[in-house]
Amino acid sequence: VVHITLNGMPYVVPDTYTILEAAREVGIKIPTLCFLKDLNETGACRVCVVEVKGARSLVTACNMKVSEGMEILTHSKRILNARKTTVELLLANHNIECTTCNRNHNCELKQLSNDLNCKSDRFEGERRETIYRDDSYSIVRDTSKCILCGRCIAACREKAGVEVLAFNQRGFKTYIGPAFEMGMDQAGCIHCGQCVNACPTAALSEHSNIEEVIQAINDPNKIVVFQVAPAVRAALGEEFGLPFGTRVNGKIAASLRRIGGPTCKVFDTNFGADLTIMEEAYELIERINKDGVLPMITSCSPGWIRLVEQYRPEIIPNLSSCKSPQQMFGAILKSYWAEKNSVNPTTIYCVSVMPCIAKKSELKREEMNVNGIQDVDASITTRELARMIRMYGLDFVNLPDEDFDHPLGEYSGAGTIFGATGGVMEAALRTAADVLSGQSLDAIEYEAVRGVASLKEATIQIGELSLNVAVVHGGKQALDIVDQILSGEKKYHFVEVMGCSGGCVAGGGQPHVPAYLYNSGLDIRAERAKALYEDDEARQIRKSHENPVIKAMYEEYLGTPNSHKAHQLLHTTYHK
Ligand code: HC0
Ligand code: SF4
Repeated sequence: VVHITLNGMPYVVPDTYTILEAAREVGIKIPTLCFLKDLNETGACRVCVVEVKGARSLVTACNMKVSEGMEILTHSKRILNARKTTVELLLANHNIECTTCNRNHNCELKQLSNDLNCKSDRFEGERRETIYRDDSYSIVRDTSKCILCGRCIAACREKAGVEVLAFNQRGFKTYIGPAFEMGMDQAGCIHCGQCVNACPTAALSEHSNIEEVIQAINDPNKIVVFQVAPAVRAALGEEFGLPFGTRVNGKIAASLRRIGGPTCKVFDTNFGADLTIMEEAYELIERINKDGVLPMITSCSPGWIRLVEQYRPEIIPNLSSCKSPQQMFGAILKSYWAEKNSVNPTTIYCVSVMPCIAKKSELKREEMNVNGIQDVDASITTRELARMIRMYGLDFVNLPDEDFDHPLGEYSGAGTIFGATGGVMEAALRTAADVLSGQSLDAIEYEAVRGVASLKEATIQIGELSLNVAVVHGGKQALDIVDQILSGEKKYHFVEVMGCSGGCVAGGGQPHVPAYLYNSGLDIRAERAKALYEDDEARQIRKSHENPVIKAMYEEYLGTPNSHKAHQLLHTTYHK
């Protein structure tokens, strides 16, 4: 420990602390902007400056360690002035159209400007001349809102595992984006949205599909069908002030029903997840029994698929041929459900609500159709749903809890844990173990694959078979493990990969988490995952193959898992 004084008061704190951490511990919030713990610790923005007695200039609290006898001032007149000037200089070059900005309720720059009593017109003069705007199917970049904090660059490199974004040019012309003025897609973006989650302003955001969804809702010739991804129910409440990890299944169903009107259906991607497990577990068993390519690697995370196709196409033969739950859901909706209900599939407009940005481009893939009818028509993020709930004037917190519609709203506990890292693995093991042992096993909780460790490995004994499995999440970890598989260093039967660290609960489309909470140690991945495991425990049926609607659908329509019909509807291909 060391002895320090902070604003004249004596404290004893661990010597590993930075000034920022020491101040936080004693209840003083030093503002930050560019700082993200363990990710972006450059001290570049200088918003967190403090005075340290004896130091020649102001020091940055985010990356300066405390030392014995240090005397620190965190909010002196000199410091408040310095911070104010720093932020006012940023504002002088910022496109201040806050009224219509999609981040106006949680923009960190706006909050800081307000807290520091800044004026937006103190520095006038030359403004940035070149503005880059880039709108792909998924990610939108607008450099007029960029404050050059570099958080997105770090997220892209450290989380996505690619280097799409960088500082370009120098001095006043500096901008963040792909090199050589390329678009994000040309530069190899995987659409994971980790840069969006890291951005303090609206310089990066998702491509919005709200308007086209509203158009479909108002089209009398369309039947709007919603499907809601597992992880959305673990996070949407945050947008309405509910504590992290609050499970809001019932309020989501109630909201969508009020937005979509009396003719809409509110179904569940979790049903698609149960179906994916049927196909994937049987595909795994078949690969093991028939000397197929191993390890089989999951294919439901579209950011991960884009990573493979662009950066490691050598591993394509290992990918499960299963479409993701989002796509399987759409394909079944427009075939089985449409036939059963005598609905013309071309009149169905399927909207997915996803924690993910990459789902927007996944649904546009050429392969994602059945007989020329696109499986899913539009995808909105958790954040976009929150915006629609506000737009439609719904008092989210006080809505009654309602159920999802029957039959494609039925799901097992296995389906819901898909949203957390390790969940797809655990769900698949629940089914594979029963199928291989020919019994209905009671031990269904596979603790070894749960949690946020960056690599989880386990050997699962099922009868004679020792199944070696691994779970990784986040592009960077995924590339590492792929390289070890390709070199023969690691040997597994089955690997789960999710493109985002933590799995879908921490997807690029989830509610923004304020940086100060992240920096103070909140692990949002664990908080949200807890809600999904609770959802699992609350289900009477916890194995995908015991979902009664899934069982009936195989009997009436698909035959067996991996049947010819199942292949036509539910499987896909990948390409470089
Ligand atoms: Fe996921 Fe999914 S689990 S990718 O994270 O598999 O987005 O939540 O919807 O499709 O189910 C996302 C979440 C899904 C899909 C499912 C899978
Ligand atoms: Fe990088 Fe992902 Fe952002 Fe694309 S979406 S720029 S891959 S962090």
